[in-house]
Amino acid sequence: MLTDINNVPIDIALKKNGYVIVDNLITEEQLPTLKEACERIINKARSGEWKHRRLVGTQFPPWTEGDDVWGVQHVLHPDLNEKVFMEWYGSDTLLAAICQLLDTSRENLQFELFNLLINPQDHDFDLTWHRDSIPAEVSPEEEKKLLTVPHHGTQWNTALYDDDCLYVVPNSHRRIRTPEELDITINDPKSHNMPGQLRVALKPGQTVFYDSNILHRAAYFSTKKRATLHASMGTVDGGYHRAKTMFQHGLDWMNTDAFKESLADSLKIPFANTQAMAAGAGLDTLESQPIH
Ligand SMILES: O=C(O)CCC(=O)C(=O)O
Ligand SMILES: [Fe+2]
Repeated sequence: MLTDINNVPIDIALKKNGYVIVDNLITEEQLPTLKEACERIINKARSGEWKHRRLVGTQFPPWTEGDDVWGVQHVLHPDLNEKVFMEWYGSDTLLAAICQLLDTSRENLQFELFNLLINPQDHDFDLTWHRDSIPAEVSPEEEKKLLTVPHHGTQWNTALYDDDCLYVVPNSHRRIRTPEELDITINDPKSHNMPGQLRVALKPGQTVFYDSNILHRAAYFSTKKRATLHASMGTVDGGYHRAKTMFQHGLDWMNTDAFKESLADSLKIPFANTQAMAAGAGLDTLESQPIH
């Protein structure tokens, strides 16, 4: 049973607070190897050699305008050829944490997204307060309804360097916005004064798992090194709602022999589950329309 930095079982803490901070999901040997791999892909993304990147000025996919990079997409893509990301995504320690959080077994896991969040080089950049799969403009009735859709998955940030870019509103993951929160998300979405906000400070090697419905934002600073692994995994119960969130990132490159050959043994079933889920959702490619 894995516990968080306060010795609370991670699944209990995540359900209760909407986020949980955990130590040691990266080993001491993995940390430098992951950093080196990140350096190589960051250089490729900044130089434009790697086109799958998040660009300053745009928060949600697709990213088509600009050249200052705040995220590198698809670190598991075989063209990047950085095996350490697959080794870590399929590592026993990480999979055990995910199974505990999702109260499931490895056979039911679903392979999903793995990206990298980095500091831009030229501009500071703020993400707005948001929930990942519920647009700010929805009515309270619609918000209430969407909040009841179960996630069947989890997402996390794992910092390779000190990282205090993420802000969350603890406990906001299961309730509709208060009038003040609603006002901020619509009229002042980059507010630095959200009531109850908490700045999540991660030390190198620490991970925060967070409910994708928690109200959150992030502040990116060009002067402060950031390389934070940003990933998600689900379960076979996810269905179309989860497919939509995932496939808006465009994952058709996973339908290649090169990718399938690169899969860690521990991830072969989770990937087969992803393919079955796409087929079950009636998608003939691993791509879908943006949500926001
Ligand atoms: O930068 C972060 O830590 C959060 C990123 C985020 O909220 C997102 O990609 O939806
Ligand atoms: Fe987000």
